[in-house]
Amino acid sequence: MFIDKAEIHVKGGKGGNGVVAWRREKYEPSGGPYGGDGGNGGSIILKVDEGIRTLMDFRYKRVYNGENGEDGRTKKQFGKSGVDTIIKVPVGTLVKDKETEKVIVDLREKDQMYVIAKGGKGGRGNARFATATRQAPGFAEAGTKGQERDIILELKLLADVGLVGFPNVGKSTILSIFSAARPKIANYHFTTLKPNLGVVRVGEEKSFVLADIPGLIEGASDGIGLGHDFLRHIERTRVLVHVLDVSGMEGRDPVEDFYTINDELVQYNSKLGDKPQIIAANKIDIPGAEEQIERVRKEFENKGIEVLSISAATGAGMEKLKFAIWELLSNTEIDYETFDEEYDESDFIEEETVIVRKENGEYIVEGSYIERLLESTYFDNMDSLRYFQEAIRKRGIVEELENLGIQEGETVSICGYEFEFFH
Ligand SMILES: Nc1nc2c(ncn2[C@@H]2O[C@H](COP(=O)(O)OP(=O)(O)OP(=O)(O)O)[C@@H](O)[C@H]2O)c(=O)[nH]1
Ligand SMILES: [Mg+2]
Repeated sequence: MFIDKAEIHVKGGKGGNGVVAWRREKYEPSGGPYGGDGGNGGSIILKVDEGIRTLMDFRYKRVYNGENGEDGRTKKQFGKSGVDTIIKVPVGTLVKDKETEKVIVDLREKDQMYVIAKGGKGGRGNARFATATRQAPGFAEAGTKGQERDIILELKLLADVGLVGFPNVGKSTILSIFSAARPKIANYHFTTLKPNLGVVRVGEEKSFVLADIPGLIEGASDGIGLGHDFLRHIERTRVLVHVLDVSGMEGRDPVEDFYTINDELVQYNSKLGDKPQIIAANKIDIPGAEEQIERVRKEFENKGIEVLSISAATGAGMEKLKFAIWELLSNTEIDYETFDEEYDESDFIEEETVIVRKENGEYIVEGSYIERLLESTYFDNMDSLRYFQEAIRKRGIVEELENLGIQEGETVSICGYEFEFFH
């Protein structure tokens, strides 16, 4: 079965807690803060692995929990960080946020990695909070929770060339001749039920990937037939080979066929209609095909679309077609993009907040900006501390506190930690 969509739940490991501990040594009876930091939680990382072809594995395993960080220990020892969890996905996996359905990342390169759920941060032990004026901090930081989200994985096959056309025109036969792929071939409609890929060798270090998708019919872009589900697999091709049956055996007109299919492509996504095409007029071994070919040529050649007559059955014209495809590919810029998708930019626009207020005579500063600032400050380091003070001043927090009437030496609570106010 060809699984090309999966939903999974990912959660980064929790950061270990920082601890409160005191030094107890013979010659230092008073002790000092000695609690170590907790380890960071392990992240969940998606990684492209070329050995994986489908999203099949995700039918059985849907929940991924990262490894937690260990709590800190005494003697300022760090807790161990959780090991990252790597989830392997096939090339061409589009990752979306389940709630918004927006694209988080498009994993399309070999070995590409993406941190999909960050592990929590380990909390700082009390040893970190000692300062000249606070020699015995009786507090430590708790580890933060790991990021948690539901995501959708969608596999969009990556191929250079897509074969499109009505059912039974010979698409799978062409793939089987050009490559080692062995798709099912039979004389009825919708023989092909899932996309097939094959590598076509043109010469030394010259090859391309050819995709054969199920036959398209009128209404495919609205979900009629099988084409709809698979149209997205040709979104990522660079050029299309439009296969027409010129034998007239099915009682259709090949010229009309071309326009019908192209309309479906455009309706599905206008950019599909912009892809360069070659027409492969197939089944010329059948008597009567000659006249049809002439009509097809007349119709399309002055529109700049190359028409090649072939017989996938006898092999006539096939080499020429292969080189024509290569030629077209070589002249087509790689225009790889996941169009038709909305990207999730929330990571970049997340607003940082600061709230300064006075409650029951207490001065309070909180908000995501200040939390982050606090998390990255090491209070046992003068430079770090100075940076912290400077940042607070620049952000106008000192001024706001003064407006609220704060006096030298009074206490400010910053995200739960107590500080003395000095200007
Ligand atoms: N006479 C003749 N028959 C051909 C030629 N190419 C393909 N066929 C036959 O046409 C029938 C359909 O071929 P397929 O390759 O399965 O066609 P398809 O386009 O993949 O069909 P779907 O998967 O149903 O969309 C098979 O019986 C093939 O043997 C050709 O050049 N000449
Ligand atoms: Mg087929």
